Amino acid sequence: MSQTIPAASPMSSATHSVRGACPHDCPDTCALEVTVSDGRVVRVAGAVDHAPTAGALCTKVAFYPERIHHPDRLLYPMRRVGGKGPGARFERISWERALATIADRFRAIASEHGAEAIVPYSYAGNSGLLGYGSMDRRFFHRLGASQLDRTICASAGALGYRGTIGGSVGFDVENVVDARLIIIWGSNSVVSNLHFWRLAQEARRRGARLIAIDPCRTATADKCDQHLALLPGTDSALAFGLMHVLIRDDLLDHDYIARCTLGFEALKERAMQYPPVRVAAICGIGEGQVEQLAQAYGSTTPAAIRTNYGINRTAGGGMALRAVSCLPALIGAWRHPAGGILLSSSGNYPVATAALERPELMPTPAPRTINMSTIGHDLLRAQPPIRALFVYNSNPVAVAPQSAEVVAGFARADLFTVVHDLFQTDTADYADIVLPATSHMEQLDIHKSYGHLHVQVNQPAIAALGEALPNTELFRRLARQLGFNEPCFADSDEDLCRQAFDWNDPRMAGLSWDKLKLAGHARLNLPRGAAPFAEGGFPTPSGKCEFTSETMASLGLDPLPDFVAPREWRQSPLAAEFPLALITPPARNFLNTSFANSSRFLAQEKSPTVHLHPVDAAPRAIVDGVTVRVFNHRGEFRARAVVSDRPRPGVAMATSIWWRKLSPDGRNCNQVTSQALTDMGGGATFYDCLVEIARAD
Ligand SMILES: Nc1nc2c(c(=O)[nH]1)N[C@H]1C(S)=C(S)[C@@H](COP(=O)(O)OP(=O)(O)OC[C@H]3O[C@@H](n4cnc5c(=O)[nH]c(N)nc54)[C@H](O)[C@@H]3O)O[C@H]1N2
Ligand SMILES: Nc1nc2c(c(=O)[nH]1)N[C@H]1C(S)=C(S)[C@@H](COP(=O)(O)OP(=O)(O)OC[C@H]3O[C@@H](n4cnc5c(=O)[nH]c(N)nc54)[C@H](O)[C@@H]3O)O[C@H]1N2
Ligand SMILES: [Mo]
Repeated sequence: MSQTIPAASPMSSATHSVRGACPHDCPDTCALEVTVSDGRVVRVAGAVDHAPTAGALCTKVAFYPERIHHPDRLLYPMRRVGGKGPGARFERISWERALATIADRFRAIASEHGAEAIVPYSYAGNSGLLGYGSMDRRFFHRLGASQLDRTICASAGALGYRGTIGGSVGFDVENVVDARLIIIWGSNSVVSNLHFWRLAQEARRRGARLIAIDPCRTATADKCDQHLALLPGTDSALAFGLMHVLIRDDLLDHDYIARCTLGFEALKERAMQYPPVRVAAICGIGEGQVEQLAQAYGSTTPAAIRTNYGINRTAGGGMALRAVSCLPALIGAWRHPAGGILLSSSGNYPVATAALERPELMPTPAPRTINMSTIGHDLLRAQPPIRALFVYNSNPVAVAPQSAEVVAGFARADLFTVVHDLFQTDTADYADIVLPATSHMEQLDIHKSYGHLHVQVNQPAIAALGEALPNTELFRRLARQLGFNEPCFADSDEDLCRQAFDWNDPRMAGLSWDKLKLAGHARLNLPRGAAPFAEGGFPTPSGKCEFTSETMASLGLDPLPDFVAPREWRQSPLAAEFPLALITPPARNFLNTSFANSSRFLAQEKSPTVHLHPVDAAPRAIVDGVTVRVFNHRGEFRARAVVSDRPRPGVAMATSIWWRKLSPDGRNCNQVTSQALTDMGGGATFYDCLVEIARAD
């Protein structure tokens, strides 16, 4: 078997520096300079020579040595003794015994019920191409386990955006400094996309106007020139209001529309159904605000829209991105390097997904697919039943919607659960077998980004702590244990890095694994300062920006964008009982639930809070600082009330994601969120959630 665990560095007694890449699920994918002394990580800094990172890190990663050497790191395999759930007790076992136990159970389940009864559950706790999906996928494909549809974050928006633009591409973020207008649409850049915020500020110094579109006056909205506080889930209506005014007042680029778009007449007809007066009523804003934004957008060049996944978490999340992404083509914003729209840049990378994941190892017919956003429901009701769950790179008991069902599913006595993580998470408390994972500083990886255009290598900085293993090595060993002897299971991590990209793709010209290994990072071979779609050439079937999309039609969807109302809407019957729209966006000091077990960051975030507007607080006799119950028909959690004008009236905002067991009431905001899915892509609808709030006393 290939040796992939880094040996203790020969230089371990001296201080030295190693080049790394931040593996967290964040668009910034920073290049790191890791300082190691005596085998310990003592300092982490942002690489100065990496343009997107520019020497700066978020607070979370700046304190990374505390995470790496945290006293709670899992160091050995363990098996549970006693009941499942909070307070569960575990005892140390050997890797041999852990692997044998898992293999025996998987064999028994597969022979009795079929391997489809085994389900992998992973997301982007590690976003490296190896850590995210490589040896693990090969293993589950060969096993014949159920497939997992990884929908919990971005699937709706990505699909909607693809309908219009053709893929996860957009303006080159490094050009945005030259924009004259930047609309930050459904994104809290200061918190979740800090390195974009740096560029937006530079643009502002050069004279750009910044506008935030967000139900809350976030830290980002605070610093913008203007803030439009619409109701959650109404973004597509606002986009149509803007289109209406652009068309009505002829603020259009007719030449660009004629040459580079498809279906303008049909889009125009639909936009005519959305006059500002109607849009204002849907969005809960003033008619003048719609008019004004359209005028600003239609008359400022270059205009950039930085949107993000904040707008894809309601029932119409797919249509939201489908509609918003139509705007730049109407005004010809794509003609300019600093114009257009950006949701994700990940489609620029020629990742060799099939080479990494080997889908051909799957049996035919292919096993069923389980949607990760409905794991609670599926653990309780999938047919045939799920008998075993293997969780890694994710903490579903805390992050998946509708916790009551998720917890009941994980608590099933007959479910065999394995959890591989760095920490004893809420999910690990339900495991039969807990396995220790290395951090990225203990393993090799290669990275793309969804916020910039650079390829990065993450070199191991220190030896694995305790008996921790990287995902790749864990699944290599499990494959051997189960007798899978296809040659691909012997690939080393370096082999996997070499397989991770199609190096012959023109975007990789001048790059090779060997060069990257030395350099640490390099930009894709894409022209700098360019406007990628100035002459069209979108990655859609027609090569045009598709207002009407046959791809959408072939999926049984409306070929045109439209406004799809939130499922839990002010007009819905539920609203009488639960009148407040709850959104639960990320806290600054946490990354989903990662970092949310650090005393430093817990001290910063203090306690679970829910912000509500004075007009909503007053009739409920809620004052700042009191403990409140946030509840609906799915459940309840407690939080400290913050009365402020940050959320707009009718909206409550609770930052996420707290560990359940570290919260005063042992629950978190996902107790009230719903497992209903988005209009397309099977996405989660975390921000489509009506609640009532009351004082806990
Ligand atoms: N510090 C930190 N950074 C993170 C994360 C984290 O947890 N913490 N998570 C990472 C991950 S996994 C992701 S996916 C990205 C997420 O990054 P983004 O998608 O940019 O998400 P947020 O920063 O939550 O910004 C979403 C904003 O949208 C607003 N919002 C909510 N609903 C709506 C709506 O219907 N319409 C509009 N217009 N706005 C709405 C919220 O108030 C919030 O301010 O961030 C990544 N970066
Ligand atoms: N209410 C509400 N819920 C949400 C959201 C929200 O905004 N509101 N956001 C949603 C979004 S956008 C997302 S992306 C999901 C994120 O949900 P998850 O993907 O579950 O993210 P984390 O909670 O950070 O959990 C990642 C886990 O992976 C572990 N890990 C890190 N590196 C490795 C590794 O190399 N190997 C292994 N085996 N484990 C590793 C970490 O220690 C951590 O416990 O949550 C979603 N849930
Ligand atoms: Mo996410």
